Amino acid sequence: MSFRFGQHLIKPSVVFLKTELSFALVNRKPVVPGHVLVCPLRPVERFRDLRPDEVADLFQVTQRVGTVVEKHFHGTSLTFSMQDGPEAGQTVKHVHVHVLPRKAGDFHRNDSIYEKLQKHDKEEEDSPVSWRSEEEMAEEAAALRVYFQ
Ligand code: AMW
Repeated sequence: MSFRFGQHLIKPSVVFLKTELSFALVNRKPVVPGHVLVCPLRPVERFRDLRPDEVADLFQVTQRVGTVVEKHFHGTSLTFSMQDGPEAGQTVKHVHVHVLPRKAGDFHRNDSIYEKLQKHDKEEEDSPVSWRSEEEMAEEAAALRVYFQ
């Protein structure tokens, strides 16, 4: 069985947590080490389209995932971000929360991470050669899965 993420079909090997209503996957083009995504299982485009139980599950999963990636990637803080609609920078038409472990000095200007998030998967910057291999992604997902067993 694969997972739907907007127009993408996601292999179970890159998914490291699944609940009744949500799933979490590793990123093919992380902006920082440990940059992962949390999505509702139902492929809706906008945050407003989610039911209350889906919002609750999405944020509970986001909280658990944040704790794990901060620890695993030796972060000391977290950035959570949601680009909700094309003008906000959303490229995949399926609600998702970006979870990014942060550490001192990771960006010269702290808020540059938002600019990077906006651009990293846009056409000019995004091409298959810049994506990680499926093997590397599966390896990371396997390491993260352990925390949820
Ligand atoms: W958005 O700009 O829609 O807020 O973010 C989409 C995110 O999904 C980006 O971080 C991008 O790298 C990631 N992404 C897109 N397609 C895939 C995929 N097939 N597997 C893993 N990550 C993906």
